[in-house]
Amino acid sequence: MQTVQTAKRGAIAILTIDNPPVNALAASLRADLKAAVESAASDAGIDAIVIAAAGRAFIAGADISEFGKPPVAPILPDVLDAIEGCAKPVVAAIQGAALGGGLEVALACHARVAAPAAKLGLPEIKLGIIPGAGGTQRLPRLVGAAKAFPMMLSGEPVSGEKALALGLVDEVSDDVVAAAVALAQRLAAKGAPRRTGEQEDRLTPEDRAAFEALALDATKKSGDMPNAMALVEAVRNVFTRSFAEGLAAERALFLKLVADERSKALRHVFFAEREAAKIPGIAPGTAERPIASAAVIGAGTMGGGIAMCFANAGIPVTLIEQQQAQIDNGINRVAAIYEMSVTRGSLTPENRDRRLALITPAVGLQAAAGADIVVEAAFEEMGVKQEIFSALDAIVKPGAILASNTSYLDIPTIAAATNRPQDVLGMHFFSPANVMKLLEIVRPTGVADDVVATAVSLARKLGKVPVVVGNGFGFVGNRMLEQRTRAAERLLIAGALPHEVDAALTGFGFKMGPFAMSDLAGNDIGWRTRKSRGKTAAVADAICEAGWFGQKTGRGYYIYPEGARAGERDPEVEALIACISKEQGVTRRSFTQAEILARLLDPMVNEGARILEEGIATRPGDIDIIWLNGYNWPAWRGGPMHWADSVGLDVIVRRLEEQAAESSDTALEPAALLRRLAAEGKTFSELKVRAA
Ligand code: 3H9
Repeated sequence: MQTVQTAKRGAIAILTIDNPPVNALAASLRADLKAAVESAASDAGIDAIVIAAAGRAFIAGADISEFGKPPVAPILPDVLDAIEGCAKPVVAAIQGAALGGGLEVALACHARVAAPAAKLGLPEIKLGIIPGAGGTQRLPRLVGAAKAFPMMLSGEPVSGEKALALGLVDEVSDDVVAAAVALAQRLAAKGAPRRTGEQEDRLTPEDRAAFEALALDATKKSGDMPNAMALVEAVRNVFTRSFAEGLAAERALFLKLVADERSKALRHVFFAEREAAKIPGIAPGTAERPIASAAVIGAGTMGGGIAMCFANAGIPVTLIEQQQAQIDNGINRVAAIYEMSVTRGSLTPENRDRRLALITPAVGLQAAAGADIVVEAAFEEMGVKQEIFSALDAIVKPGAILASNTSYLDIPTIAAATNRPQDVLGMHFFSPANVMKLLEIVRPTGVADDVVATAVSLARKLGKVPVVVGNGFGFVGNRMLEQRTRAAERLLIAGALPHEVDAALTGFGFKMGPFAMSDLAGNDIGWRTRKSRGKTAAVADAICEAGWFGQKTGRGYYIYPEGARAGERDPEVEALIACISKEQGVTRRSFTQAEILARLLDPMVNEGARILEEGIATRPGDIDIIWLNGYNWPAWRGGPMHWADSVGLDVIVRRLEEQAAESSDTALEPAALLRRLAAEGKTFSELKVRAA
């Protein structure tokens, strides 16, 4: 099938790109576009060419799934040479997203018309690369390097209107094709087209100075990101090299970055995010229940944060507590958080007022009666939850969705307290709920499909990344986190120290290690949970027994001198750990950072494999998205399952076997799925499940 259709309007050829869903520049489209341009160029009856597109996107860029595979001719730069080198004017008619290679097509044209709301950008940086088809050379020539560089460094698109102001497009019109045809006619009447690559007038000494200042700042902030530095180098070439040399240098940098593990990981994330949006067994377009209002039960830190999510999305929400004093505290906490955003300049006072006005404080569950969805964020105890759900059952209207924000508890047991288990599911927010992107949507057997579909779509409206998971203790994220927490404790007893364990994770790219994190959150939280589950952890328990709850008490795994946020090594804690090792008859030994990392992450991967075996997560990519958005796993590491693939599953199995042999923890035995994949020489990524 042809991906480009040519129509003639007088002496103007209109080439319409049609390669659903988003007109990505796959090999067939590249070939068709080049052929169509060449054919129109050699047609004596044609004076000028318009490149337009069907569908919601103009062109979403290069076909990301082709990266890492052998290139198929014609490569994009060759297509763009044909466009830019065309003796007849070529005008781009941009009706939707022109991103990456899509914008590069438009930049190679001799003029551009965009719809006011079109999105124009070079988001390659987010994929660990830089533009590879002339973007770094042509965009600065059109708008100046000082404006082009930040656009490419952030990867954020601009609207058609903004593009006009920048000089990136020549006109804005609601009817881009008609406007592009008219512009093409005018340009044809003028004679030879003006090529972007030949324009130098924006590249002034002032522009260069402004660019260098931005480049210096970027080097300070992102010096460790190879693509940010490659971008600086590529853009600088517009001042120091010819256009042709600049293009060649950009291409070389692009190819090097595409082959980098970081870019592979970020591409995996791109596709995993989109896969996660597909829910097995639920057809896309399943009718959803309308959500015009919400109620949140419990105005603690979590409940308040959840209420803010609704208010931020413009959905009126009733925040409910048992007593006036509790609800007053809750509302005050919410108001204080909004106030902080106003002080920081990220929220206007008007928006603060609008959001606060959407949150109605109330005492008593009766206030949830009119809500379309109720999210319960009460005390983490089954009895409490059941009591609330049973009461809600008698209060809320038929068809309302009842969601629990529990982190661990069994959703069907909670649902059994109602006469409408088909309306009950889990919506597990992460703390702070108004900030963290992840939302685990827990789908127990028996819940209605439209309830799940509604929860997923609501999550998106709340600005969250929803991942549908099965019901099971700790669901996905916390269940894997528990393995890491246990591994960290084991490492301390075996000979490592808190700062060494933390350094292994920060060195890997996490913002914080497990002990610094625990000190921040409060060590007493885990202690209480362990006690309620009859579990112990020798070091963690001893730290709490000493009253060292973390930052809030000035001491935890580290000591926090007055006012300091970063902890310092605490000789008393280190002596305590050594003492526990001795008590347990362990001869302490030192660990390399690589050993520590493997011991922390391998058990998580193993648990991830079990989670997949049990069907609690649908795809390995879902687990990765959970860790990226809920636990600050560094995006350029692709998530735990992608990381395991990159290490090699046979290596992970061997390391786990070694650990299992020296420990009594049966959780360290490699999961059957992990063993099977390793034996077959396969990766998790080959396990893809197609959603219906
Ligand atoms: C580049 O251009 C490099 C060049 O400089 C150099 C070249 C030499 N490729 O997001 P959606 C699929 S790098 C392949 O849900 P929306 C996507 O997987 C590229 N596939 O839609 C999904 O598939 P499925 C720079 C792609 O309406 C379907 O399309 N460009 C691509 O919410 C729908 O996607 C970018 O980074 C692609 N480029 O959003 C832009 N794009 O249905 C990437 C999408 O099977 N794209 N798919 O799951 C986007 O930002 C959004 O897709 C867009 C539409 C805003 C366009």
